[in-house]
Amino acid sequence: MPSPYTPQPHHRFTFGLWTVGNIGRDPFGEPVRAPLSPVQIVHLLAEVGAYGVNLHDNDLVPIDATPGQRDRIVAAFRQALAETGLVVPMATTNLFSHPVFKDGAFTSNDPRVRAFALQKTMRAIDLGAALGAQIYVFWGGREGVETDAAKDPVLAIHRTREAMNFLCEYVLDQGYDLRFALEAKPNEPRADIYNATTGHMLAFIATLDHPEMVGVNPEVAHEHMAGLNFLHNVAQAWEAGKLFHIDLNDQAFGRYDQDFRFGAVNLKAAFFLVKFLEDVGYAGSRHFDAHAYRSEDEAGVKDFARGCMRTYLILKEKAAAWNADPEIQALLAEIHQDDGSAAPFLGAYNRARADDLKAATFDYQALAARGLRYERLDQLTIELLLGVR
Ligand SMILES: [Mn+2]
Repeated sequence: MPSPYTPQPHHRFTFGLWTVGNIGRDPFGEPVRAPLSPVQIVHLLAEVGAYGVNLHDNDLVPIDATPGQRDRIVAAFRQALAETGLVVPMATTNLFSHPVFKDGAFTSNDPRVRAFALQKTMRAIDLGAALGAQIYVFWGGREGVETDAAKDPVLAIHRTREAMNFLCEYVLDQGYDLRFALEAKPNEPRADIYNATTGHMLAFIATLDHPEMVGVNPEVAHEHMAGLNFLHNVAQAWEAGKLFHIDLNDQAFGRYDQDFRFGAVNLKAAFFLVKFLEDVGYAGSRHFDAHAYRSEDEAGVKDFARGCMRTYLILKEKAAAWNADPEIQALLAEIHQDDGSAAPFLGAYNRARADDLKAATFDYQALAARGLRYERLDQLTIELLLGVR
């Protein structure tokens, strides 16, 4: 009987090639770890117990590879997948590293760059589909500005919509079983990035020609950078049927993009996130878009990857304990008590109900005087998380 904290394929834990492959370069310092080949990364992920590996096109195939080189690289990668049993549930396009994308890809002011971005994305979609990916992520890291003198923000929306509509039609035309997931971030590497939060993305998706093909990929760190409650973003996406994928990591509010190990900073927020995903039955990948501290060597990278999954599974167990805790459940029952007296007034509008409600009398002073016991509920949650319940 394996430990409940041992990752299993049904947990759907995935990592990007770029995550455990991160070499620890930052704006102030050179790499601290030797690069690992995609084949080495697949074997590392298999060793730590991951289910799948996701990739940008250029994580696997360099942007300047010849067709022959590409075929050899992809064949070796497929061989590693076959040897380890890892799958590729998600793929995406690198539209941010090469200097050609310094002013964005789909929102570039240069139409030749916009066309090149579409070409690069179609080729990357072909690669992802060939590897079995069913989710295709779009993170527009360079789709923004340093100065609003440079771009018209309405035109940026139009250009992004045109690109997404084009690519949806491409997927349909090819007959791929592939859905898109849009990932928001408020800033970094641009000073400001368009469609800055998951909420912006949800509003944008509704304007597309094929909104049913397009959902979101919320990332903990990105919403925390925007100062938002990540769970609320995820819940809104879920309720809208748009939670196609999720990027788990951690991040202190108000900081640069830290991409820490899942649960490393905001443990309570991580708990309520895991509890939500498990309670609603989210069936997609639990993808870790994060990397090891720059202090780490390859052993530390494995510690990082194992830690992401282990923390998720511990919090999953805590969520089950929370749901089964008699005192917590009694408090919830008290909080949600309903004497039925308001039932005639609530629900869908009709004239009679509105008239009755306008004529009704409420003892609002008594309602206001009721203590809600959220302090006790939260303390029980803390004690459960701290292991003393
Ligand atoms: Mn991400």
